Amino acid sequence: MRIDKQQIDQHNTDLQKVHQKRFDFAKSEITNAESIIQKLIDFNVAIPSWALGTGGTRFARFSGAGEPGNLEEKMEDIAVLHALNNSSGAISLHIPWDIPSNYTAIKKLAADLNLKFDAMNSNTFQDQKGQALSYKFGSLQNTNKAIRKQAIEHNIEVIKHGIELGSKALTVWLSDGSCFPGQLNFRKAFQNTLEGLQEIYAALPSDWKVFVEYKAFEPNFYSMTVGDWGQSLLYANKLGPKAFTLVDLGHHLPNANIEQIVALLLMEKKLAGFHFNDSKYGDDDLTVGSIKPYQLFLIFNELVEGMDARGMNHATDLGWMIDASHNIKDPLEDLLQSIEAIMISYAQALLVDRTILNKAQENNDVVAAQEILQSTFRTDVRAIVAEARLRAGAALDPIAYYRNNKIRESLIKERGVNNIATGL
Ligand code: RM4
Ligand code: MN
Ligand code: MN
Repeated sequence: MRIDKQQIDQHNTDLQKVHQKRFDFAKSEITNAESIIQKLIDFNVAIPSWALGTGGTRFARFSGAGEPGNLEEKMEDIAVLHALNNSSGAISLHIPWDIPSNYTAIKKLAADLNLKFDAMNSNTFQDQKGQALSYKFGSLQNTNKAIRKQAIEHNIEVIKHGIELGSKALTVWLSDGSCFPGQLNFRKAFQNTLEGLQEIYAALPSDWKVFVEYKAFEPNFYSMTVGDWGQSLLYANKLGPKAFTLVDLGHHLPNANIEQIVALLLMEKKLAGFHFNDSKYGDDDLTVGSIKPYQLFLIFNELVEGMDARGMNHATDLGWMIDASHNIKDPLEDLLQSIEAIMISYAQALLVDRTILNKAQENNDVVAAQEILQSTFRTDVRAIVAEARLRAGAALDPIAYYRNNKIRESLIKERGVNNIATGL
């Protein structure tokens, strides 16, 4: 399934008049609209290969239809998103779910579809068919050296797949931890994990990074061995300059101040990047910005402030990824919504008048500081984001295009109703 450029042009022509009116108004309210538009055009968020099918919950999986059945089809799905929004030009692979059968062919397909390979993800949270040793009691933390070795070797294998594909980062998310008090010696679990990560780190090519992702709970409910940003930062600091802390928005305890965490990690030059999603209770993996859009804006506000303070390139110096799961929505529509929410928050963060904000902060003018952030958050930048898409040759209204042109129906025709995507 490939998106027809002419059909996009037609879609844009149909919407042009209404869009122009909205854009003119937005532009009249915003002084730096042109520079924001250019930054939006440059910005890309990687799509996880495991989010293209319906994930379901612990209780049921209500399959969507026309799901991608292999890596090639997953890449085609992402290319559909990218053609529609110009902001989804990369795929993040999970091994062993997405082991390419032929690197050359996959790389050629990626080039045809204008996609890059983002961070590679290892998996030591499941036992694979035929796997010699079980991860039931953890992987890198395990008391059994042979199990730790198996997990280290798996991560090194993931790096090798990534090198073949031109990826530059490994994301390690460990489900290691314990379910009951007394089960684990925390210090030994930490040491084992650190030693394992050190061996993995040693296998990284010089231009690679390793992202250490943390999560406060689940699947272990008493302790997690990389449970919060403090623990992740400890590992990253001990590992060295190629190691960073990855923030997944759903991996905190309720009400954590994620924007503050982000600001400090950036300051310490240890922020890897993001797994974007949203949640109300736990690791809900919901559509980005669907529950706490103000929090998302505040996070982007810190990101822009902190990256500018260090002269970083917004588009390329951090890893931007979505990590979501779809229970009831069409995954592609959900991902379009997520990217839109990210672009809106990013655009709003670029709008914040930092000179005035700094002054308000210096003067302890709490009301003025709050007003600046809240009035920016309430500014409607949707037409600015749409204009960025228009200029890049993507669709003014991606979801309308997707529905009107019956993309899911075409995918079902191609792949059938019962195709099930690999992954979660
Ligand atoms: C975890 C974590 C990881 C992802 C897996 C599938 O909760 O978010 O990033 O690889 O889920
Ligand atoms: Mn994640
Ligand atoms: Mn997660």
